[in-house]
Parts: sequence; structure tokens; C-alpha cells
Amino acid sequence: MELGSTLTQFLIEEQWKFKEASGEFTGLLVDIATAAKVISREINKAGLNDILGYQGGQNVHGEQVQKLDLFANDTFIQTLSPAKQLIAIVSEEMEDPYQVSEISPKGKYVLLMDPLDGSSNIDVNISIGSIFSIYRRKSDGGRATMEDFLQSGRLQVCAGYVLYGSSTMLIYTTGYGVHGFTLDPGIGEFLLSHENMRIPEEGKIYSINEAYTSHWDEGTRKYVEEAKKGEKTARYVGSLVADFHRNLLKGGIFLYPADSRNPDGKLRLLYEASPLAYIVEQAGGKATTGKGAILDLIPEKLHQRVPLIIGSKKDVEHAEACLNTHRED
Ligand code: AHM
Ligand code: MG
Repeated sequence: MELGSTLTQFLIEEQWKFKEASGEFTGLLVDIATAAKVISREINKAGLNDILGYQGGQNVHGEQVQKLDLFANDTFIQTLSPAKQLIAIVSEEMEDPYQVSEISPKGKYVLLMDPLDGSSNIDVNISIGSIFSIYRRKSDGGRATMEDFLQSGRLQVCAGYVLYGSSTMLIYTTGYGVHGFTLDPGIGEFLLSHENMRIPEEGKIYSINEAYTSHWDEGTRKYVEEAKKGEKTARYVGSLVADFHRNLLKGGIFLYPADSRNPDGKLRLLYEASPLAYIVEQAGGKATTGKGAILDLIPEKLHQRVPLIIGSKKDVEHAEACLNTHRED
């Protein structure tokens, strides 16, 4: 595969490696990429919307303007729900699952997503992202049930994210390596730019919100102290996808631990921690709650939160060791 092939070409060639593949899954990923392009275009216009005087929910043309996170949610739903492969969508933006109304007998998959993550950065022109995770349905037919959604992260069929940064990128894994594509806005195509991504075994960057130091437990404090004594530097965007993506490329660790205010951490297991954990493991890294691998957790509810420590293998193991020597439970 040469650098520069389109996402669609790449997916079709990957599909040919599996005799039994029907192409339905490829179609689903192509639809996700289409939604990402629409969201990317809207994000790029967002600043301009302010300058042109979009106010009170209406733009200068009298059209209703949606908040970007709701726009992203609706775009994924509208693009994906006619797709015959999906039976339901779970989103950070919706309390309950969205059940696709006319379930095709071909409907094999459920999708879980955070349609636009990094809410504090949405209005200030800083990188944000979408995260998605796909599972094969477990129930026998008809509408999706909780057992379709509450599966261990190890059973993910595909996980990925879209980073809306200085360029828009789509990164995904289906369990055969991690591949990255960069959107060429001129031709509207995602082009293969990062094949078989590997995270460095150890990195120089640690990312954690240090404003919460007084709420941390001893283990987290010890790790951050030790990271500072080493040759590390701090970077924290406050958008999970951006912090994760930088560490994936350069090596490093991201921590959103449990603390006295958030005993379960802040991030969501099913559509934030688990998909990124699948990607990082595929790239040679690690993801843990501090007590065990993220991918081994069996979710109990849709919007469950979980502590997340993720990144380069040696850095995550170092953090785990600090947390274990100071475990209070
Ligand atoms: P959100 O789902 O409301 O956007 O929150 C998730 C975001 C992550 O992108 C980021 O890593 C984290 O919240 C930052 O939180 P904090 O501001 O507490 O450091
Ligand atoms: Mg989020």
C-alpha cells in the first residue's frame, strides 16, 4: 500500500484480505468518514459564524444555528442511521440509545460515540475530536438491548477517532494495526498518511490537569513528582483526542485519575476510554484504570465513568507502580 491512497481504497484492500467479508463494515466506516468531513467543514466555519454575526440561535440568513456538539451528534445520526449495518447508536449527547427505526436483517453492529469531545475548547478555536467504537450485536434480532452495548472493550470490532486540528485526521483500528488518514480539504478525501502507527515505548510528555493536585491520592502525586524529576515536560490541551494523538505520535502519558472529587474519574468508559485503549494497545501502548486494563472492564451502564491512564507502555507501567505502592483500598 503506497502512501496517499484514499481511505475508501485502503478499506477495500483491507476487506479483500478476509474472504468472508461482505463489505458492509467497509460501508459503515466510509459513512463515518463522510460525517467527519461534514463536521470538519462546520468546525472550520465556526469562527466565521461569529464574525458574520450569528446570534441567538440564528445566523444572518435567518437560519437556525446549532451548537457544534449537537450538530456533530445529529450529523452522525443522520449519516449513519440509514446505513443498513447499524441497529443502534449510543452517544454522550443522548441519555438513551438511538434505535435505528427500520432494522435491516443485515444490521449487525452497534456504534458508541462521543460526537464532539473537548467541550471547553469548542468555542475557542482549539483542537477537538470525535471518538467512536463499534461492536457486533449480541441480541438475536429486532431492537438493540443493553447486552449489545455493555460488552468488554476487547470485543470491539473497530475503534477510531477524528481530530479536528490544524488538519483533520481520522485514525482507526480493526485489530490489525492502527492507521491514520489526513483530510485533503481540496479534494475532500482522507488520504493515508500514517500506516501502522506505533507509540514509542517511553515518552517525554506527561499530560494531567495539575490544578487538581490537592484532590489527588498519594500514588498520583508520587508519579507526577517522579515524572518531574525525570526529563519529562508537561502538555495539556484539555481535549482528550488532541492530548492522546500527540502522545501517540511522540510518546508520553495522559492521566485523568480518580480523585477525591471524582472517585470514578471524569471520562466515559464506552466512548472515550475504551476506544482509545483499543487503539493504544494496537499501537504497542497501554491503558489502565490504575487497577487493571481498561479493555478488561465489563461495563455496567452506558455513561459509566472510569479513571484513565493511557499512553507509552513504560510510562503507564511506571504510573501503575506508583499507584499500587500507595493504594488506599
Ligand atoms: P467533555 O466530554 O465535556 O468534552 O469532557 C471531556 C474532556 C476531555 O476531552 C478532556 O481530556 C477532559 O475533559 C478535560 O477535563 P478537565 O477540564 O477537567 O481537565
Ligand atoms: Mg466527551
